[in-house]
Amino acid sequence: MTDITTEQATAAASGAAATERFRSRHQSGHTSAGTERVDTLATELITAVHDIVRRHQVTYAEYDALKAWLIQVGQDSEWPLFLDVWIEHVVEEVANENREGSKGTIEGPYYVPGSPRLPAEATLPMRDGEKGTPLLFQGHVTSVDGTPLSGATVEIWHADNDGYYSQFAPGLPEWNLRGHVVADETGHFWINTIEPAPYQIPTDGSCGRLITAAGWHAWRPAHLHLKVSAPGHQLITTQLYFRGGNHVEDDIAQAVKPELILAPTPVADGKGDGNEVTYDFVLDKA
Ligand code: MBD
Ligand code: FE
Repeated sequence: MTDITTEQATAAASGAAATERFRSRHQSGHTSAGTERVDTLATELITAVHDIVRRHQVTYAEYDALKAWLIQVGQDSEWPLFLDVWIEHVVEEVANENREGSKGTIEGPYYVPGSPRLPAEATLPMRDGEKGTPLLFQGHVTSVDGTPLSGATVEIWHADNDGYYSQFAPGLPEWNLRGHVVADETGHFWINTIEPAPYQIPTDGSCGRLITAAGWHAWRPAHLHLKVSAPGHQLITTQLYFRGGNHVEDDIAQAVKPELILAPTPVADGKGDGNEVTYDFVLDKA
């Protein structure tokens, strides 16, 4: 546990923050699909459930348990968590299947727009003595044709060494381990941060109850979240993982891809402690 956090992180509190964040970015009542599309998708979803009920002879007791659980997911404000952990990876796969540049992966529930803008050589906002192995994450951003993208933006957010995200757990400074870094004229960036810890999704809410009831585990491997963009190019939302880390092979959110695994090495003597790693981003044209 952290020494700074006095209040306990709870599923309901992080769920409420994630739900509020989502609502503030996506107007409710806005329809993005026509009647025909909704008819198709809703009918197929409902029919898929009917098939499961028949195939597995689902009982009234099981039906009632499902109903109670669905009600509770809403009461815990855990729909963003549920959807991003178990569904989003396939939406991302479909959305980005034709990209030629860097691989993307899911955004997850803990992105917050408007993080501090930082220069190309940056240190993320962090507490004095922030725990964790220092990490220099550097690279450059190019277009698919190899052109360096001057002034590209690398937005980064990640959990701390206890697996907590600022604005979703109590006691953390508002923008801790969040920032958007503006690359230099040659598209290069150098970001000083710390290596995040693996992330355990809250076990005290409805998603946690499902995980326990099904005998699954609640872990995501340690990861950096990123959104990389440049004028005239498609923004990519991605994550980067750490080779050999726990749960790289069995991410509960199924969001790891081989291209997204970093292998940091100790920084060269004289440059300080910690690890460094280079990762270059290639953006598709808009
Ligand atoms: C996370 O940190 C995350 O990235 C996802 C996808 C789901 C839950 C927590
Ligand atoms: Fe995450």
